[in-house]
Amino acid sequence: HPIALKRALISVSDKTGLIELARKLASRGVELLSTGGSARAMREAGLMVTDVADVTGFPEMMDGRVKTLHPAVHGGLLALRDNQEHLAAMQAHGIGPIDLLVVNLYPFEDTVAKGAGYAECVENIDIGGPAMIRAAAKNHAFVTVIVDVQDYDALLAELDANDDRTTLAFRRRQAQIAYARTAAYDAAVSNWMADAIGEDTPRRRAFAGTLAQGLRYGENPHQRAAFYVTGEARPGVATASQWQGKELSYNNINDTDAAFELVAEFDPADGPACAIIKHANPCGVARAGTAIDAYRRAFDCDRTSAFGGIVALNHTLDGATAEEIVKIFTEVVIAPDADEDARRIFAAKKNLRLLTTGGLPDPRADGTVFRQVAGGFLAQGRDSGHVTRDALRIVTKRQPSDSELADMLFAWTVAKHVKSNAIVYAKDLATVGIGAGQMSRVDSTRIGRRKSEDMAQALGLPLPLTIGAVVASDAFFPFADGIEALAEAGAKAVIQPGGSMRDDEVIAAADRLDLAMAFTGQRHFRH
Ligand code: 93A
Repeated sequence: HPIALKRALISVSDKTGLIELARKLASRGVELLSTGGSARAMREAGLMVTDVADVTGFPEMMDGRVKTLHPAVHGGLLALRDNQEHLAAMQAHGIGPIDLLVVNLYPFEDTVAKGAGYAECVENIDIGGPAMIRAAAKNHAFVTVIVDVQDYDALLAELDANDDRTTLAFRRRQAQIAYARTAAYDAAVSNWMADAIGEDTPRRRAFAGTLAQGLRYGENPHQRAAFYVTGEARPGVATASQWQGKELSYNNINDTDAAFELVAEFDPADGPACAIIKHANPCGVARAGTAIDAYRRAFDCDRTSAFGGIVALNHTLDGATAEEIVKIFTEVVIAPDADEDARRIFAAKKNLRLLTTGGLPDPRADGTVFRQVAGGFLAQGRDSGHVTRDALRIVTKRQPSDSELADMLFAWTVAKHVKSNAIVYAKDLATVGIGAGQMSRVDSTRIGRRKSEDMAQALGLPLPLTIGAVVASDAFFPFADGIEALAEAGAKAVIQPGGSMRDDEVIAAADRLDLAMAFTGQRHFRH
């Protein structure tokens, strides 16, 4: 089935590589049809081009909304070349076959990303482009469709290898890519609209993204992987600028996201916050008066685990903090911004990746998040839940002090970003022991305590910092044993959702052990 290309329609918004491609096609004797801007660019480069308007007999009209939507175009793309009726229809209506379609769409995703208004985004919804792409892809038995500048070279290589023809295998592959593109495009439009109209239910959402980058491998080297972006205008790893270092890996991207989403919980107006992440869990989080102190205190929670971690700041990275960070091996640092000193210090560390996002994501903003299961996706609203001091219900005889309350809310916010069962010990706005991802809450309690004991030993402290600390639990304590375990660790106050059948027993244990306890009425499972 190799098919020679005689007539090509080129209609591209992104003109990158256009002239080179058009020249090479023209030199192979391919006739070029094109739309307004693309035709102009090719003519200016000295190429012979036929305007689509001359093919359709209609001028491009309505601000370009109608330019290629015409049987002379769609008949040329869709006609089966081995079907007598189709050929007769072409003959009768003066429709010439189009063998190659090169289209890239109005830059809808980029228009949304740059923060354009509603009307401008609507105007950037391409109609004619996807219609042609879908038509050409359907007729891949005869027609070649190219929707990505990155595939121009592949097309030329295909023509080189096949005597100026394309093989069916190549056309099928490009058709498959074409439908991925139109699906992602419409998903981007739908998701933008959902945001624009404040539709936050995860129902009736479209699922798709645009390929941002192929990854060297997935979670493990034997897994293939790629990074897709949804176009959601949320500062983070998907939209960040990378200043240096090799490409992020699959695990880096996942961990960097976890790190940045966590620090974004803390308003930079309240001072810098720092999180160090390993395997999507924090091994230390702290707030402080300066970024360097926030980093140091986060680091001191679990220095062992922090090695090779991901560091996130909710604040501009400065030179002093950068100097401190490079003392150990760190994979990635992400912050809203980094000053010149910080960038200079990092520049000497070739393996360290620095990402800046230009801002913080809004932790209260709705959005839809996905998880895959065999045969499907689970969709849910982003966990934008948060509690304020006023919403807490103190259920024990002992009332927490102001500083305990501040630590409780801090620990609670961190616990939201720790895999369940999550137990977070905190003191003076820094975590001092984190137990993550256990099947038993009591185990998480013990692990957080043991980590704190190990750190006390490493730092030469007389006592572990869990003594006198507060504790957050992402979900309720089903039994009193969890409360007993954390009282044993020396904790003085607890924040947890409440709502267990045995809340009475749990509260009684807290009273007996002289703990203060607050119920949030909301839980933060994270699996
Ligand atoms: O407004 S449209 O949806 N109406 C059309 O009929 C149409 N045909 C092609 N946009 C249309 N296009 C798009 O124009 C292509 O998908 C491409 O992105 C762009 C190229 O326009 P120009 O060649 O004028 O720069």
